[in-house]
Amino acid sequence: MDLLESIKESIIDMDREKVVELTRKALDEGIKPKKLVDEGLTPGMDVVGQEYEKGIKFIPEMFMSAEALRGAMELLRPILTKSELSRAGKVIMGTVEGDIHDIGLQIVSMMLEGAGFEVYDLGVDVPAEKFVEKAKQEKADIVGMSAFLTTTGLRFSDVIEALQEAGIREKVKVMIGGAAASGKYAETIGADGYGANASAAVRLAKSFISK
Ligand code: B12
Repeated sequence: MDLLESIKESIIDMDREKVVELTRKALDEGIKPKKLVDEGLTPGMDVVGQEYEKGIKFIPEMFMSAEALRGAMELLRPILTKSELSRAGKVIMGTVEGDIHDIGLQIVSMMLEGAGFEVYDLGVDVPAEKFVEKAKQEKADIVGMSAFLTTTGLRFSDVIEALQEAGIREKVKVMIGGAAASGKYAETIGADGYGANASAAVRLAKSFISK
């Protein structure tokens, strides 16, 4: 099996140590970081995402694969040039104010990163102003928000309003996800899209950029 294929398989096998070891080896052999992301890491995580969608894999497995991908990204991030990283687009991610769930958020952020997006993960309990401030500062293409509680789902609208007030709503696409979100809800509040899982989030983000 070639090195990139082995990296893909090790992501699927949730083997962080092996992913990191093979990534280091690939870099030593002169394989370009972008190629590693596009032809090893992302295809591996794509398979995991598809298996999760089909009910073959479950959350803990998906998290461990994402952790393995994170291990490789830690090695790659410093050497991926800005242009390589930002080619796909810039995304601001965060869980809305009052909500501390972040497992899904982290998986989505990592998957977007693996797909070549430059991701600014603001973490949890993020107030609307912070989303706006970062989106302005980075001239972001996409703002992605997670919410998991019925109560905090209401905060999506606060962020959209704040983007409007700051005059940048037309400049960014807004996507939402998490247990408090749905496609119908996205429509109701005027978000541009909803993703049920990390693979869907990546597809959505890519569709925004290609428009
Ligand atoms: C783990 C968990 C916790 C952990 C969180 C740990 C952490 N670091 O995240 C802890 C124990 C801390 C916790 C706390 C609480 N929780 Co909780 N929690 C969960 C649980 C079981 C799983 C969530 C999770 O991580 N899933 C795994 C990830 C991989 O899946 P995911 O989150 O759905 O993310 C995927 C997609 O949604 C999507 N996605 C996510 N974000 C985004 C963003 C974008 C832009 C896109 C496109 C896609 C996308 O992609 C992700 C990857 O595939 C859910 C149940 C559930 N079914 O969601 C309850 C749940 C969300 N929690 C719930 C509750 C009530 C609470 C508490 C209030 C409990 C309490 N009484 O203290 C507190 C809230 C604290 C707070 N202020 O936020 C309720 C919410 C009910 C409601 N309708 O409001 C739920 C639904 C459980 C239930 N059925 O009652 N919780």
